[in-house]
Amino acid sequence: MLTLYQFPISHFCEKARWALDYKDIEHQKVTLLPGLHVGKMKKLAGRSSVPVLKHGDSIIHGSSEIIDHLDLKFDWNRLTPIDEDQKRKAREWEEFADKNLGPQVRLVVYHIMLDYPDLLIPFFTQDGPWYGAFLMKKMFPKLRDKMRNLMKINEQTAAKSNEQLVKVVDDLANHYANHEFMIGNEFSRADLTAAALLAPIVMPDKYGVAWPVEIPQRMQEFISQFDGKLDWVNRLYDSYR
Ligand SMILES: N[C@@H](CCC(=O)N[C@@H](CS)C(=O)NCC(=O)O)C(=O)O
Repeated sequence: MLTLYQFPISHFCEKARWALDYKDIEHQKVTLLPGLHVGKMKKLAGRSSVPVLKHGDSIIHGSSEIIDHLDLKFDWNRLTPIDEDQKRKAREWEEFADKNLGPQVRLVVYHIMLDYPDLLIPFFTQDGPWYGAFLMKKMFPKLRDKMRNLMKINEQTAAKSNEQLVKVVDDLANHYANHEFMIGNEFSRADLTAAALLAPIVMPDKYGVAWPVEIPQRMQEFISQFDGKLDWVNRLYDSYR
């Protein structure tokens, strides 16, 4: 049996969830409570971050490594191109996006949403332990300060991340306006990564969290910068998720 350790809201975890579902691999999920996950993950994987996949005795840490592992062990619905040149390009893009897209989306979204605990706490506690909501309400102020500290979330870093995002999203919009896929003629981990890491801005249903019905004004303003530039994310979710 495979077990995915995860946070529902995490877009890096969404990469792993999507890969498991796309390859139709039977698995179970262990949903952790942010903050309380640290001890458990360090004991299991030696580091605190998720996603982590346990497959038999193997512990696979990180979304890209999980996709590598799944393609190696389950040779169907491949996400890694077979052609060497395309494989290299897909991996290069994924590495770029994991560094220059995922953290930036997370930083700006948290910069805004940490000011709205009533909206954020349900994301943190969904599918987790029964006592999660109660505990999270109590520990939220400390967790918020810790998150701002650890991820260096502030007005300046949010402005810088936003600037970087606008540029990457423009490049992606131009690319997908003329191409069905990021690389070659097939859906690959490159498309999955691009769409999953931008999904918190697009909020597709298949991401698996209950998106808020009313979105704060600041969040709406952030999202509206990308109007008409992320339709391809919905297309990829509709066709491949
Ligand atoms: N590059 C890693 C990034 C993973 C990551 O940043 N995970 C975040 C959630 S989005 C996390 O677990 N943060 C809490 C921690 O590091 O303890 C991957 O692709 O898996």
